[in-house]
Amino acid sequence: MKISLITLAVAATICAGAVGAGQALATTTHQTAPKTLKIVMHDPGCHWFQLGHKLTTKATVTGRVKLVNFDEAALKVASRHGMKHIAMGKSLVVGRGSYVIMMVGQATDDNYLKLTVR
Ligand SMILES: [Cu+2]
Repeated sequence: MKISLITLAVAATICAGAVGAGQALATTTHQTAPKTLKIVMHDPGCHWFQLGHKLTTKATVTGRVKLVNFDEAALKVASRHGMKHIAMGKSLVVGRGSYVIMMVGQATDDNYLKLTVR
């Protein structure tokens, strides 16, 4: 009787450990939803990052960020990995890196938006 109780206790400990490991694994593999950064149409400059009620040409974000295009044309997102496009009304999720965002066919004096994702 004594032996079977110990066996039960050991089995219970192993099970608890396995459940704990499973939970730890779940939290590390779970990706948090990316933050949203709107790019809006506003003159002068044509397009801006909208941070709350503030318009800015530079933004630094920690973690992945979802860029949403509220400009009047497609946007170009340039990084050292190449160029990606965001169509009007569409979005693009970007990870760590430095990006320069401009509009397709924009005037030379329109804004070049600088984004850093840490
Ligand atoms: Cu624009």
